Amino acid sequence: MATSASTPAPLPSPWCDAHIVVVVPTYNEAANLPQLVEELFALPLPNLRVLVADDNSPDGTGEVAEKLAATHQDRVIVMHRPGKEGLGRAYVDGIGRALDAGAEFVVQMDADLSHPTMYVPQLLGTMLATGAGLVIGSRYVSGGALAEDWPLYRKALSGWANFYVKRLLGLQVRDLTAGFKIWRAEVLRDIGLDKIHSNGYSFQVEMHYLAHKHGHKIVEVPIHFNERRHGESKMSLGVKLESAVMPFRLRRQHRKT
Ligand SMILES: Nc1nc2c(ncn2[C@@H]2O[C@H](COP(=O)(O)OP(=O)(O)OP(=O)(O)O)[C@@H](O)[C@H]2O)c(=O)[nH]1
Ligand SMILES: [Mg+2]
Repeated sequence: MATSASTPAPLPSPWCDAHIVVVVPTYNEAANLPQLVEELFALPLPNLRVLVADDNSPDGTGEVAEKLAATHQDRVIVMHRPGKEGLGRAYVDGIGRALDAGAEFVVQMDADLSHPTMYVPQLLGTMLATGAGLVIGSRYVSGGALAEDWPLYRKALSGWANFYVKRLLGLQVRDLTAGFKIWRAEVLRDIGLDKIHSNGYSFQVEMHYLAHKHGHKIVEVPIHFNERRHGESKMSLGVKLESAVMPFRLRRQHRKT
C-alpha cells in the first residue's frame, strides 16, 4: 500500500500490534496539546491511543482535549479531574484508566513538547528487544542531552536532583527524575498504583524506585530534551520540597519491609 511522506507505513509486528496508551497529564497546556496529539498519531503505530488527564485547567485544555477526542474517535480518552492536585495524582488516575482500557504498554510524557515524539517507537523497540519492564528516555546517558536553551539554574537543579536522589537511594539509573518512559502493563500492576504517595514530580522517582525494588529490568535510551514550546512551568516550591523529602521517606519505608 502506498503511503504519503507524512504518514509512514506502520512498523512491522510486534510494533504495529502493540496496544499503547500514552498518558499525558495536563495543566494549562491548551497551546501545546493539539500538536502533541497530531505528532503522536503521525507515528507508524496504529494501535497507539492518547489519554489526557486534565486538572480542570483554566486555559481550557480540557475542552481542547474533547475536540481532539471528537476528531480522533476511539484514539483519545479524556479524564476531567476536579482541580489541580499535582502531576503524581493525575498520573495515578490516568495510568489506572489506561490499564482498565486494555493498554499493554503505557507511555508517560509531558504535554509541553519537551519530549520528542519520534522516540516513542524506539522506547517500544528497546523494551521488546531487551525484555525490560521499564525503558526510560534518558537525558543523562551517553548521547542524551538537556535543552540547550534551558537556563543554567534549571540544568543545575536537574543535575543536582539526580545526584542527590541517586546517592540516597543507591539506584543505578542515570536519569532518575525523567518523565518520558514506557512501561509494561504487568509491571505497573505489580508495583500497584495504590502504593504511590507522591503528589507532584517526585512521582517519577518513586515509580523508578519501586520498579527496581520489585526486581524489574530498567533500561535507559538517550533522548534530546527540549524546552517547553508554549506556556509556563508548574514547578513550585511545594513540588521541590516534596521531591527533596521523598527519597528519605522511600528509604525509611523500605527498611521496614
Ligand atoms: N493534571 C496535571 N498535570 C500537571 C500538573 N502539574 C504539571 N502537570 C503537567 O505535567 C507535565 C510536566 O509539567 P511541567 O510544568 O512541564 O514541568 P517541567 O517540565 O519540570 O517544567 P518546564 O521545563 O518549565 O516545562 C506537563 O504536561 C504539565 O502540564 C498538575 O497539577 N496536574
Ligand atoms: Mg515541561
